[in-house]
Amino acid sequence: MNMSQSAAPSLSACRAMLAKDGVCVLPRVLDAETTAALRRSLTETAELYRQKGGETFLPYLDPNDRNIRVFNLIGLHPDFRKLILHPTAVSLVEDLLGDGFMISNFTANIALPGSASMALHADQALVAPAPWLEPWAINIIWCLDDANEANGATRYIPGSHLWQSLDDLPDDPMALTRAFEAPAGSIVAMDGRTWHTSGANVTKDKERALLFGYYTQDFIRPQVNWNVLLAPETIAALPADLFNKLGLGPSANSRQGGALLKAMKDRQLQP
Ligand SMILES: O=C(O)CCC(=O)C(=O)O
Repeated sequence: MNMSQSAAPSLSACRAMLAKDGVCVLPRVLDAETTAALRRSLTETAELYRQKGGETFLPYLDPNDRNIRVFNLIGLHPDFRKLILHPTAVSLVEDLLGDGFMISNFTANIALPGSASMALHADQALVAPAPWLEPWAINIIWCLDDANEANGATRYIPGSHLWQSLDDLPDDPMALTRAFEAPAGSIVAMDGRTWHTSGANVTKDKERALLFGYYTQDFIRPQVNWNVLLAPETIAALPADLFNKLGLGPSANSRQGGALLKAMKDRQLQP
C-alpha cells in the first residue's frame, strides 16, 4: 500500500485543520495525468498571456523577475474554467463561506529558482478593511508541482486567521511563518484571514507552479471586473453555474437585503 495515500488526511480532517490553523492540505485531489495536463495548460496560458501583452513580472508584487504571474486563467483556458468549480474545491469553499460565495480571482504564480518572498499579507485584508471577525474569503491553492520549503511553497502563520486587525501582528511575523508541503495534484485551502507570503525558491532547478482560486462572500467586490476581463464570446459560452459565481447575472449585491427583508417580514408576522 502507498504509505503517503494511506496517511492522507480526509476532507473532514482537512476541515478541522483549516479551523485550527487557517490552512489545510488535501493531498492528491487530482491524479498524476490530470495534474501534468494542467501544468502544460498553465505553460501555454502563460505564453498566451504574454502574447496578449500581459506582464508576468509585477515589481510591486515580487522582488525579482523569477516569479511568473499569470492572471485571467478563466478567460484564457477552458481547463481553468472547469477547475475553478471543482467539487472538492467548492465543498471546502462552502464550508467556510456558505453557498453565497463568488469567484473573486483565479491566478497562477510560478516560482522559478531564485525567486524571493513577496510582502506578508492576508488576502481578506486585501479586499475588506479590519476588523476581520469572520471568514469572508478563502484561497484554494492547486499544486501543479510538488511544493516544499526549498522550492518556495507558500509560507503561512498557523493560527493567524484569528488575528482581527494589524494590531494583532507581532513584531517579527516572518519568524512565525512555516512552509506547507504538498505533492503535485494537492489542494491547499487557506482561510482568507491567514497571513502568508510566497517562499523563496532556493533550488537550482525545481519550479513551483501554484494556482490560486480566490473566493469571497458575494457582498465583497471581486478583485477583477469579470464583465471587462472576459471576452464576450467567452461569457456567452459559460455554463450557468460559472456565469452566476462570476457575478455576471443582472442582480448583484442583493442577497443580504433579501434575507434581511424576509427576516423582518417573518418578525412582523409573529404575534
Ligand atoms: O505564490 C505564493 O506562494 C503566494 C502568492 C500570494 O500570496 C499572492 O499572490 O497574493
